[in-house]
Amino acid sequence: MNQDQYSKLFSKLAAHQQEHVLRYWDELDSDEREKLARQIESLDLDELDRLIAGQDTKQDFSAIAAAAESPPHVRFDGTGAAWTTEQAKAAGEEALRQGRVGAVVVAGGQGTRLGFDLPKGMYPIGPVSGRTLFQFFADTLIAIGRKYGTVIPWYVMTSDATDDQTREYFERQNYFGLDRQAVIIFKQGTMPAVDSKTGKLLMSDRDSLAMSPDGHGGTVAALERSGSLDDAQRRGVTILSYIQVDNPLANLCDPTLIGHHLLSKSEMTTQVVRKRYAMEKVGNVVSVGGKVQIIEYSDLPQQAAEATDSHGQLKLWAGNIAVHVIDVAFLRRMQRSKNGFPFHRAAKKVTFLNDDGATIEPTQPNATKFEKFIFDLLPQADNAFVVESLPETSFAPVKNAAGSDTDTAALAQEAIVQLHRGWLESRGVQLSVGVRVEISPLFGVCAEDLDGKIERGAIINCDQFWS
Ligand code: UD2
Repeated sequence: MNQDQYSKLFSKLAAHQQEHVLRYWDELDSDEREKLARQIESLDLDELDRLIAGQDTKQDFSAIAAAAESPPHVRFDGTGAAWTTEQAKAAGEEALRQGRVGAVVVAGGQGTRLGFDLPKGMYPIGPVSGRTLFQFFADTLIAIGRKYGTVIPWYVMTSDATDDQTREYFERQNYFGLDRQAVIIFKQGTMPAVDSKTGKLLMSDRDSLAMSPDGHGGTVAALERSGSLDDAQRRGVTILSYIQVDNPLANLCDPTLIGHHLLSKSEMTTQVVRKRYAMEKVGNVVSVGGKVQIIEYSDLPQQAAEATDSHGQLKLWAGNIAVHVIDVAFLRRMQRSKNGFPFHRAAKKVTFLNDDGATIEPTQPNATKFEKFIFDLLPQADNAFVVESLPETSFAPVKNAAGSDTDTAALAQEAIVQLHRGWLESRGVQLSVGVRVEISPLFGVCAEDLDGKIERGAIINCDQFWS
């Protein structure tokens, strides 16, 4: 790194009053200088200035909530659409057989709330098998691929915090038996954190800015940047089934959900569950001015959340479970359009280096982080469509540490056991009270798959795992 390159970095930063970032330059060795230079070169300081000044298009969530109506949707019992569940399933199965479906899992978030210091996909969630979340999803893709005679490409998004360990884990597991050529692990982008009072870029070390993942909205740019959209196109994949890594009940590559997406001629279809209570920590899927959009729980005024309709039901009833079906062509268009995504702000505690070079661990939020949310694509999607499902068949996220009231691993494991007990009982199997069962997707991804594999009238009186 010569003087000329230093001058370029300095002038880029000084034009935005951020030259303090180079304060320790003289103390850095060449590798450290290279690292800091790469971060500085990745910054869009014009965009950051607009964000700091609040000049970006901020959404008035009170006004949006006041105008919000229930979105166009098909109910969990299949009513509400111009087609039947059977027709949807058939359309989805045809797309799967034609190899038009790919899978995306976002796995960049740190498991901070869970108190698990490995990437969350490595969490052993199998109630009897102890299999990890990544294994759940890999088995599902193998099972569905076999069922429909296709290979489903899997695009796995990581972040700086989860990438190395995720790659090592996939290697160690020999990609769970998946075709390695059909798995692309790619990293999402980052955004710098700034001091919430001064707007100054925070340094996490002498050679590093305080950078954070750019939110799961970063998936779109990262899919393009990693060549995943090109890979999908080469494979003839036109639809992506998108899920979060933290939900073992996610309906990944589910033919019925894919079929609703196709028959509604939607560019982006999202699955919802009826909220359990007004302030539940899920996004609120609504329709405003004929456009489907999601008001995150953290942005929704309590009064709007608690509003009820003439039947006493929550007016904003549709909870976002972050399970989407998205057209590849739509993602490409959004990636190229400049008004793609609004940024969301979060006030966070960010460890930083102060002016004296001391590392400060703040006890109160001191910084603003900026991230994008994938669901902000919805208002720009043609014919965005909403499919209701029951939480017991689609939603049991692993978010909070043991002992929390909601979204713990134990609750998710119980949900898996209850779902699989229901499948077995529907096939005439008798289960003793309290017996924990688990069915690998490789054995079956729905109750119908058990036909002919487990005899009717069988009695199960001890924990069992079918793989
Ligand atoms: C998310 C949704 C919420 C609801 C809930 C259901 C948002 C903002 N909120 O709440 O509406 O659907 O999930 O469980 O989406 N992730 C990344 N990169 C990032 C950030 C997140 O990969 O930069 C992944 C992360 O690994 C996790 C998922 O996205 O699997 C959800 O992220 P979160 O924990 O920030 O969102 P949460 O649970 O507050």
